[in-house]
Amino acid sequence: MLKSVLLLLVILILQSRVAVAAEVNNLTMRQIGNSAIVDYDLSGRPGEREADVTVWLAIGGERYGADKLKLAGDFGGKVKIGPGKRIAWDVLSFIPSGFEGEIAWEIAVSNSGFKDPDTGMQIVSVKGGCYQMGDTFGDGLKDEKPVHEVCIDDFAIAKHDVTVGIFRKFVASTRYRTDAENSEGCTVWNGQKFALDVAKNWRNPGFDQDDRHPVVCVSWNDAVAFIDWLKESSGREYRLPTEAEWEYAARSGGKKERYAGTSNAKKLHNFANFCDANCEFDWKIASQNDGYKYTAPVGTHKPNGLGLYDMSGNVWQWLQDRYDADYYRQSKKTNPAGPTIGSLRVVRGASWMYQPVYARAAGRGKFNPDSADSSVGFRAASSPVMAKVTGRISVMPGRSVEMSAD
Ligand SMILES: [Ca+2]
Repeated sequence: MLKSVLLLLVILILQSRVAVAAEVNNLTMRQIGNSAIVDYDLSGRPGEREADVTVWLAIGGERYGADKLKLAGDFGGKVKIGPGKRIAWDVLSFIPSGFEGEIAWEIAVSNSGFKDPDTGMQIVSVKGGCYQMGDTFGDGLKDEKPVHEVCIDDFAIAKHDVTVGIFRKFVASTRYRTDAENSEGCTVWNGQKFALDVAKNWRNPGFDQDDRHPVVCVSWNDAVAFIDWLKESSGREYRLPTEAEWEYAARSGGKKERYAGTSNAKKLHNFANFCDANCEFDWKIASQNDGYKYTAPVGTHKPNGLGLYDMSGNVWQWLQDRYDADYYRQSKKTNPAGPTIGSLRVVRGASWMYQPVYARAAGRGKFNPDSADSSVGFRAASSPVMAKVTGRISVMPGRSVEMSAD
């Protein structure tokens, strides 16, 4: 009976996602003596031999990594692809007598990912780490200084910006009206200057877009409303990326990389859509041709080292953080999430109408959260958790362990 319940649970968990690389299947938990055991199968793409598996255990609401618990078995770097993987946890080494509460095992696979079932968005898992954030090349602006070390946990981020087609699904399902449609429109170039145009919004940003293009003329509020819908419809933990996560991801995993995918400014047109020879503004870089005057369909240009597209160029991406030019002087080292006060929100990556200097991985931009601009879109971030099982555990006086799976 318990087995069939567990199997059903695992099926429910797994049918909601389709892995795009190594995948955790058939995750179950049980008790052997005083140990809590999880079993799973690790399947991979053709040719994939091993994967980097991260495991967390949430005990009574607190989440612990393998470094905090006495875990043994198949986790960490280089777990061989195949069935019959097992992780064991010596319960009494951590849990005091008298404890009774919920536990949840969560397993993630680095550099893997999943496809959101409702939108088809591909989400890439990113292995966290420490890196030098800010103006590492010494060619940046004042708000990118000082360079400082930042460490971030594993996370996941969308391979592409949210497209017009996906945003259309959200609007069709919720009848949502964007800030631009509810107020004075979207900021566009009117031939002489940048100005609000009441007739411009995500359906009509002032240039042709089809469903494959990144949505623009969406405010930070609109991006958050979209994310809320995505969370609701998928049951997954979606959110906007933090600024520290975004820069780490743009730098192909915290490397010293000037733009997302390359440090060579002369090759940037292969990786990014910026104000190139096709662009109508005086500041265009006439010596390069990226093929697009306005937005390009997402994924047109080359991806960076994590397989992420359009991190530099195409459209600015709204992030979770509030903007403060001096934030790097006081940023905390681990998982910084931006200042707690300030009305502006950070955007990153620059767009089709900006020069490459703004498209650098370290470059920072900012807008008011209710403003819509024909240069600004967003992408989603998520938790890297691929499979999860939950249950209850109690340690009776006399140190006897009792466990049950939900
Ligand atoms: Ca261009």
